[in-house]
Amino acid sequence: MRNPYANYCLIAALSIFITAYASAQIVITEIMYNPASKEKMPAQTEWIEIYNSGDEAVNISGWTLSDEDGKTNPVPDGISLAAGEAIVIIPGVQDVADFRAAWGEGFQVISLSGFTKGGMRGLANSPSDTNEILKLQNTGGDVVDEVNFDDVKPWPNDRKQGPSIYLATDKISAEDNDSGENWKRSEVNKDGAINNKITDDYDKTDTGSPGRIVQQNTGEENAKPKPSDEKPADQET
Ligand SMILES: [Ca+2]
Ligand SMILES: [Ca+2]
Ligand SMILES: [Ca+2]
Ligand SMILES: [Ca+2]
Repeated sequence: MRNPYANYCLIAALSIFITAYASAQIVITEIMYNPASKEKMPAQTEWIEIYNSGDEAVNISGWTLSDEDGKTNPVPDGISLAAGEAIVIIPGVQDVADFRAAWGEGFQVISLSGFTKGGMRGLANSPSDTNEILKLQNTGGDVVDEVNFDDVKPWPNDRKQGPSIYLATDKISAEDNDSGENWKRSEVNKDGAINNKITDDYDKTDTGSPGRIVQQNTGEENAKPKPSDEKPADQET
């Protein structure tokens, strides 16, 4: 007779595999680390966009963002990314409503405490090889995606603060976003980027495409169909 414990182990291993596989589809796609708007506490107008490049919804409740300084509090319960959905994470010191007043509607925004002192402290305006090593970790502590971004070649520079950096939409994967040459600086009216509306905290002109991934070859917004259907013809063979 088959050992029931073996069945349990098999199911457990399979569910870990499925979770890991699903998690691998979540990719950091845009980073606003050097906004022109207020950055002195208590205001911190930075944000990060993450994107589900897979076919299935992924529940990210309990996940954390961290860097070499520390970790945010976990993503609250009930937060899930549909296939092709991009969502924005902002520091706990910022209100979701304030963010929306500046950047608009139509996508999920999560405000995470610990995205400032006491946790990962925020995103330095002078990233380097040894700082700003962003990690997205799942509930098991596995690193789903890591980006050690920088502001020198091959990464886009950040002279003139305000524009975010974003991952080219034909390079959306947890591997491709490790390379600076796959990132671009946001320019208004290009690849879905807009300028924010001026508000109390978002008080200068910043440029980005929060919650939007625009397919470069079709111009289609928010990544439906998913990028794997959108590969240029020369990659299909
Ligand atoms: Ca900053
Ligand atoms: Ca770095
Ligand atoms: Ca990565
Ligand atoms: Ca975007």
